[in-house]
Amino acid sequence: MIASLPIPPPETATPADLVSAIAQLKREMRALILAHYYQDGSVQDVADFIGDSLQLARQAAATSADTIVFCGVHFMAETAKILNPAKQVLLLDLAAGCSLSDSCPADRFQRFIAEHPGHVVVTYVNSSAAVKALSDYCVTSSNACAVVNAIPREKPIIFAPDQFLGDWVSRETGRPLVLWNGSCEVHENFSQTRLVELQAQHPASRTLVHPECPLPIRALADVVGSTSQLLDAVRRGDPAGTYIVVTEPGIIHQMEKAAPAARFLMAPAETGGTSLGSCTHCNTCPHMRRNTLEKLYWCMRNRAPELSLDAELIARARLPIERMIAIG
Ligand code: CIZ
Repeated sequence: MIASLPIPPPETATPADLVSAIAQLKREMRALILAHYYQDGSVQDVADFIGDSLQLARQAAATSADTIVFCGVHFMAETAKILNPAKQVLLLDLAAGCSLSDSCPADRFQRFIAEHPGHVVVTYVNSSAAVKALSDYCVTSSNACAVVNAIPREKPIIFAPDQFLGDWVSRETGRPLVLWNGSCEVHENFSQTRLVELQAQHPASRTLVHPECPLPIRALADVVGSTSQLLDAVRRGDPAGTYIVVTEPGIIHQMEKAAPAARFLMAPAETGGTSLGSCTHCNTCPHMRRNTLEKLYWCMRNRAPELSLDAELIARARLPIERMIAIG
């Protein structure tokens, strides 16, 4: 039973009111709040755990909480639900989707697999539960190379849905991969020309690039890696250095905490702005940014929206996710 909450009417609630109300709800609900690195900093700051998809999936698999509140996008909450069918999984906004996941509809992917008999199917975690259910292994950008390396060399492999991540994994592992041609609207939108200009203005900077970016952008990188790997590069790097960040800018919140004296420059986008913001030099994910502190409060207060999945789909999608959690 939820006790009365110390929150004033929403129109007069301050961020501090929301933070304390969320903390109270969390205790009463015995909830675990998980937030992805691409969330707004205010949301990251109230989470029990902040991480990339692999780290969050591992937390979801290990929790004894009654309820998981996911501050991320739909496929991430689906993963938490698949790992915890008996627990309540809340997602702040069910419309928080993913362009990459949308680029790979399950029916078309099933036909693609049928056209490539004998292939091992490796799917990036940024995909729907229905696509995961068609897969042998799920991967994240943190462990994609390790998973591909764990597959016997003579086995041909399909990699979906991100063609750029797949191209990077193929080059890193030396394995030919049959690629699905999906992409992420954030990572394919960085401008090579403007990045070169920014690097010229900051010649001592280090450029940190996510592998979902196309090859011409990756070719300009000092470090290519998942969000957690890019964050580690900052932790290990010059604490007062300048870093050009070529992924969703939410990660900069943790980078600034890791290296408060460092300077972080967001790489410029080819085209500016999103439906939810008007920035002209950054690549914010319109889906991740649907989530706010206010929505987190109301989601917990109302115990809704709740993510539900068909039991049979959960059973089919679980093994590739368990393999992902076990490797890397
Ligand atoms: O795997 C994830 O969490 C995503 C979407 C990016 C990353 O590299 O962490």
